[in-house]
Amino acid sequence: MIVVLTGGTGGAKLVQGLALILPPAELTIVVNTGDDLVWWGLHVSPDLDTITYGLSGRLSIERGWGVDGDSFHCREAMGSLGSPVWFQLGDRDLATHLVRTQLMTAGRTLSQATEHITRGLGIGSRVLPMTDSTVETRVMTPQGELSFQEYFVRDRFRPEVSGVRFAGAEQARPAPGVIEAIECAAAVVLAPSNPVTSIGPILAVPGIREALLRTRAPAVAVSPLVGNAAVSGPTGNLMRSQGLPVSLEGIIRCYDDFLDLLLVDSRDALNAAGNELFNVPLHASNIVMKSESEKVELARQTLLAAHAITPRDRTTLKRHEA
Ligand code: FO1
Repeated sequence: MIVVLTGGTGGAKLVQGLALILPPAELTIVVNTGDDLVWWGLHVSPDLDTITYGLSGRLSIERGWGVDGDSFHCREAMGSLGSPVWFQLGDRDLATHLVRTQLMTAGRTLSQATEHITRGLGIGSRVLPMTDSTVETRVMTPQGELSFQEYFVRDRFRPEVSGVRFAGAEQARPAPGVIEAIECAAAVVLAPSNPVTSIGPILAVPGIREALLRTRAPAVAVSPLVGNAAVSGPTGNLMRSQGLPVSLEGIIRCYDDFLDLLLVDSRDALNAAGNELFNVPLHASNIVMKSESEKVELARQTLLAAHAITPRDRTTLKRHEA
């Protein structure tokens, strides 16, 4: 079983690549839910939906989120009724949020609603939310604290970020199956997602980081950065807000208590060669996925790299500062 931790549109591309080369039942995806929001009274889980649409061939390629070819008639009608429309929900996308909200209003958990939706779309891999509890990524800015979507979509990640917190994480518990999947995995892959707001919330759920420290599976990550810049989105600003250098060193500092290997862009591997700063080995690869064949090739490289390493004895690794 390959277990992937992911969030955001970049991570979803690697998941699609892995899904093209692995038998569906061999893939478990643990997904960030810190981006979730209630929109028009509906529970929207953007990262779960990006993975679900990606695995069922429905994802809009040009947007990287939502349903391919979707219409936005409901959004237009909502706007004419004075409802906010800055978060664009398409008409087919709405069905997912209606079904999820119906199930959760009837007492089902987010995990159960996700299983119902992924089954219904014919997905054979397991798609697990990181938790069934409410964990909200909150972004501190000079204008005050924003939800992730207010920061990322409404304000187009323009505001300066002074901090990020995951409201509710302390009380949250891993969703059913998450810990066992990590403990029994043949390999754990951290997708090329924002380490602060896509992977960070997952590691903030009590028990998940501990499982990564305990598992005998090799743990590899794909860098979301090429050079010292993010492939897309606000990763740089968010890393700086955590006092992290926007560089491979910054990525490694997020995961170096459990990580066995970091896949980096070939250009970065040359620059980093022999840099004793890195207590995690690097593996050079092409990590920018512009086509399906590049997604597959990176997925293949990731699995080869994972199976080629023997996991380090993590008990001797420097403990992650809390
Ligand atoms: N991202 C945007 O930049 N603009 C949007 O209007 C938008 C709507 C949206 C609707 C459903 C959904 O599943 C995702 C959506 N996203 C949108 C992406 C969303 O902001 C995700 O949180 C990001 O992909 C990062 O995780």
